[in-house]
Amino acid sequence: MADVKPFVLDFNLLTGLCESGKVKPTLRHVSNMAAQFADHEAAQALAAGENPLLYEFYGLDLPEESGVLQFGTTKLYPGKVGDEYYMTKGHFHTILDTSEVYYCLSGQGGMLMETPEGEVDWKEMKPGDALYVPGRWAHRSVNTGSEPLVMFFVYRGDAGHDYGTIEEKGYRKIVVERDGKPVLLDNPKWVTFS
Ligand code: M6P
Ligand code: ZN
Repeated sequence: MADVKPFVLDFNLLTGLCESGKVKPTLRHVSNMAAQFADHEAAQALAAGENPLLYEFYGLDLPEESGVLQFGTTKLYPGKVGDEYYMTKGHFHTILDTSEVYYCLSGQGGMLMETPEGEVDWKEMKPGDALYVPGRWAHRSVNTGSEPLVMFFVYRGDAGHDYGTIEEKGYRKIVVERDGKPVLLDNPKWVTFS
């Protein structure tokens, strides 16, 4: 069993940031996932230019064991690449049948999810909403608002991140702005992009 002592961490309710600096965030910029956006040219141009920060999140240095809970916050900034909202890379869990819980602290957006069999779901999130992502569902956060979307998350410590499937095939759906509102469209690049 993991030899982890009780500990406390601070995550700001509005910004999601660990202000004590006890843990350091991982940053993802457009260049880290340019191929994931449907408008590849817009993504490449952004990546080659100001290369904006899309999101930052905290992962703890805990043992990857089934009895451990991994937790932290993700701060996803507002913006779009072309007409597609800023989003996280998204992943399946390596142990596919492990779930995750998200609690929205601030901002506005949603979670785009799909199973390997092709079932798709989209759940909107606002402050105070808790979302259960069951095992087998890939999950990607999307910021459809004008403020940072901040979510607290918890998942099983040995779940792992499988990014390869999403990197190879993409998501079946994209979330884009139409007349100021988010809509789901088929991803024109699904499966085909490399
Ligand atoms: C969430 C959690 C983390 C994840 C992070 C960033 O906060 O699911 O495990 O690492 O989002 O998302 P991604 O790993 O898809 O870039
Ligand atoms: Zn996850």
